[in-house]
Amino acid sequence: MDSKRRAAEKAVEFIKDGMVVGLGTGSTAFWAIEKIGENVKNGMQLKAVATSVQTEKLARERNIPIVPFEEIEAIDLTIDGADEVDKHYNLLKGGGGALLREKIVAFHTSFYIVVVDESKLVEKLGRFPLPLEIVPFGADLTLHILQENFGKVNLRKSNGKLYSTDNGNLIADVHSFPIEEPARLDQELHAVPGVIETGLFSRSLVSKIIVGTKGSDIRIITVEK
Ligand code: A5P
Repeated sequence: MDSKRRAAEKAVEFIKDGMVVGLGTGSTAFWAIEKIGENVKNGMQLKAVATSVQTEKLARERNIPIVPFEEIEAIDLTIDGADEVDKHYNLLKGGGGALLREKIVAFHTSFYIVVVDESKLVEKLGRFPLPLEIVPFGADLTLHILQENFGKVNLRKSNGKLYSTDNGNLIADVHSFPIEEPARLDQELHAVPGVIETGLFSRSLVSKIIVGTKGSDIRIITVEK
């Protein structure tokens, strides 16, 4: 079984009957959604919140009860992937463009599990370009400021057109390797008008990291607060 799948399925074991569960986005979270779907089919009761339109569709197809975010007060547990995890357990996310909803869901989650294969573990973040969600209004000027201060920036495209997020915004991918101080960079990026959210997720959001390794092993890391 593939290592992403093993990590994701291990994470699903933490879900208890009656929980409100946050569903991540991406190819690793996919396997968690598959397994949750199986559990629901076998009678598990839960409510779920999706971090993207794509995840919501997947979950509905598997009869996982999706509730609008406005209807719940808190999320018990979320399972999501990451593009990079550094040695302090900070994350870089947003390769799939869902970073804004992912961060909102992460922030309101009591127990946040990150599922990755070992290729995502890095010393320092930033080899993977850092995604930022930016508003279309004034985007050229926002990009200019980002480029001057933070490194080469690309506006993400998909099928030859500008990529549009589930929130109707754009994604700017910033090449800023190595990221020495993720928290400081996150703060500096938030200070640029037009930047709504960054793909930097602080370790303070994270409860566990489950790493699927090449053999049949799984590493479970508990992140101390
Ligand atoms: C989606 O926007 C991302 O944050 C994903 O969680 C991240 O890109 C990991 O995706 P994979 O599990 O597909 O590698």
